[in-house]
Amino acid sequence: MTDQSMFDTDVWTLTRFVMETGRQAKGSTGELTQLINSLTFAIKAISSAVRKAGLAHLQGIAGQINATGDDVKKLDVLSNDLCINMLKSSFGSCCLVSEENKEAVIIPADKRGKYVVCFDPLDGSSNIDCLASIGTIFAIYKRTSEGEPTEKDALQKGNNIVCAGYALYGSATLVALSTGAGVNFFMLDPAVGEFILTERNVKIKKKGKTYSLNEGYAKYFDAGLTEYLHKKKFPEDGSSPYGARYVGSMVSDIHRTICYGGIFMYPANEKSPKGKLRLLYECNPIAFIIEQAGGKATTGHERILDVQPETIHQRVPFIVGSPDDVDEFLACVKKHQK
Ligand code: AMP
Ligand code: P6P
Repeated sequence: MTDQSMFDTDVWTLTRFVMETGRQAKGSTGELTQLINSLTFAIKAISSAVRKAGLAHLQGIAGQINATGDDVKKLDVLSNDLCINMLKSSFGSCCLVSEENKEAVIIPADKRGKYVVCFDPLDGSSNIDCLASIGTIFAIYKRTSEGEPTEKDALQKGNNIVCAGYALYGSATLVALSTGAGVNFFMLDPAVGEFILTERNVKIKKKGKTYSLNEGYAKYFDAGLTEYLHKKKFPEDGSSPYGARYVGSMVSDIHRTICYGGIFMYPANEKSPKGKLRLLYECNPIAFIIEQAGGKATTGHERILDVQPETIHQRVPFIVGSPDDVDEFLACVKKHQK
């Protein structure tokens, strides 16, 4: 046991925390609690595999291509299978949308529950071989239709999210989770194999000092974004220029933005008019967490959680972070609006 949990004989584990909040939810049957705890196991197993990847030769291209044309790495395949199997066996889900599956996974009738889960089992997988941090992202919705579930059950606005979160496989493994009453951080204690509550009701700074995006695409940025970035680098109000930080693994960039403040952007550009990040299992869950932490999340033209999804792998421009930083960006967009 690590120092902290060795002396705490009344440890708040993620499992206990979710059981507690489940009890407090009037009339709840425990189905959501069971679903979250099943997903938590998948995350623990992914964390173990990520940490062993180099030794177990799980790295390297698996020779497959995923739904969106990316090279699939073995860890991607393993992570996806873990999430699907744990969600399927939780008896809490009816329809799963994964970045790794072209079609939605419809749960067999005898194992079906009332929740739809959209997830990216291993985001940032292009960073696996260089050991940069990667993550798992998920959003859970209540099914709204009757009868046989279809992928249409996943086409819900982010406003309908019941629970969302991310796992970060970094220098430690962390889960950030919200069920709509704020964001809590849990750190994996490998000595006991449990996520331990480390920070309650996390809030993002009103304004930060860093901006985060891939400036390699600057040639394709529109006038509003170009002006915003210029203001960050050459401030005219006597303030210091912003720092630039970009890991290229969204969960890492988002977690730093929540911890230190600032703005993360994967905007639309001439080459990718809808940006790169997917609405259902990257942008919506992160937007939910960011707003629960007091931040903002926009496409540049509308709130991310207000976007009505049309297809399960659709992309949207994604600008999130400290509210004052996002507002400053939106002011530059507005100024150049035709
Ligand atoms: P259930 O009957 O377990 O599917 O829960 C019904 C509703 O109660 C869920 O859709 C949530 O809105 C709420 N709820 C259930 N369990 C939890 C939990 N562990 N934490 C927060 N809210 C919960
Ligand atoms: P680019 C990783 O592949 C990912 O999906 C996100 O985690 C990350 O923010 C983005 O793509 C990086 O994309 O175009 O900057 O390499």
